Amino acid sequence: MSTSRGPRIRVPGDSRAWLTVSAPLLPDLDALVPELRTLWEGRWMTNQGPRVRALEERLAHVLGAEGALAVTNGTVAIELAVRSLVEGGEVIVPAYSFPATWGLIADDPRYTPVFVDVRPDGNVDPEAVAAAITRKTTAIAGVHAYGRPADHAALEALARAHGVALMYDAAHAFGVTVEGRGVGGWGDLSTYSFHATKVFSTLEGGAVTGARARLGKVALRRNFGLDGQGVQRVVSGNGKMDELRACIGLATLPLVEGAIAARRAVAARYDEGFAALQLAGLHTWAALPANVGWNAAYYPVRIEHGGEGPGREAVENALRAEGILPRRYFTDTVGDSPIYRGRYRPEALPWTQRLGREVLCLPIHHEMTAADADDVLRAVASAWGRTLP
Ligand code: T4K
Repeated sequence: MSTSRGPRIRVPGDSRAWLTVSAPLLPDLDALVPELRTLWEGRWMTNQGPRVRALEERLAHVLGAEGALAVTNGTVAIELAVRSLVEGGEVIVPAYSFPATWGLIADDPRYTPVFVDVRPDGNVDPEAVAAAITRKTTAIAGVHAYGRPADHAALEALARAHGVALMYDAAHAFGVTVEGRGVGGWGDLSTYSFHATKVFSTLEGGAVTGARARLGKVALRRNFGLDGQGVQRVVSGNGKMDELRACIGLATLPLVEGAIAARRAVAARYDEGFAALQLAGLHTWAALPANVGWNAAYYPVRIEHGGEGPGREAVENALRAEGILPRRYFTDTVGDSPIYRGRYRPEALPWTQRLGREVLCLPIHHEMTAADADDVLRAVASAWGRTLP
């Protein structure tokens, strides 16, 4: 890792440049321009063009699935997956996630979201899932929170035993492997986000992955329900990715491995720093088992509320004072949102409530240097009145 500092980013509407929670992984512009020129000359811009097809083939390989369908964004990916797997009923979903995870099932009256709690690491608790299963359950939705794989063995056993669908919101899990293989083949379907803040990006974009047999309906729903013979097979809309973004994706894919290595170096620096500092009331996430290849998508820390330390807000203020912009992923959980009152029992979701109040995600991205990571550690430590050893 370099001793110089990486670039700071100007956030729209803010005159200051910040060390941000993430930064987009972009291909070299000069290398991209000839590809764009060929695209312009060819005039074929969308509707399953050659670049989208090539990207899908590469994605299936990288994500460890039989097939992949590129779509507009990660939220549309979830909507397509849910609608393709089950037509309604109770869907069990962790209450601690980004609103996109449960948006459709909370909004469409054919579905009933059954919010369950997570483990202290933010991943869905299979015991809570087991307790929530009823005769009306049609699906279980897991999330690989912060790129840490959900407990697939336990969730799959439950889904099989009860004959319900299993899907994963893998928005955080691009490049994550278990035993050397991507997790995109887990469950019936998995969904990815290629947003600019993600480990792999097409600026906006996403994918649905899984077995080819499962992807047929998704492909129909992505394309107005049309089957290619001019017959509409399902009622639906449009989730297609275009050639421009596929072009960016194809040029970005070769960079992902290096970007993950750079992210992991930042995570290792934080781990070391926090282990040395031992800040009272600050908790980091435990190391993952050796068979997991983590993508270091996020670096969450938990700062106890009403505990020994200064609390989350004081840490945020200390970071901001140094030009560092962390994020509260996830505060917009069902626990905090008035629109979900009455749709869950807060006392049944203790870790959702707690993590929502206490988690802060620190900057972690491929352009960060050791000096950047130390700036973050120094700013966090200052909230405890401490300096870096
Ligand atoms: N499921 C899960 C579990 C998710 O976390 C998400 C999205 C989804 C599903 C849905 O996937 P998509 O439909 O989005 O594909 C961000 C993202 O907008 C969102 O994609 C993401 N999760 C969520 C966790 O975070 P914000 O509002 O925090 O992003 P924003 O605009 O504040 O960006 C954070 C930082 O990233 C900025 O301070 C600077 C940097 N940045 C951001 C953008 C947009 C850049 O450097 N360049 C950029 O263009 O929501």
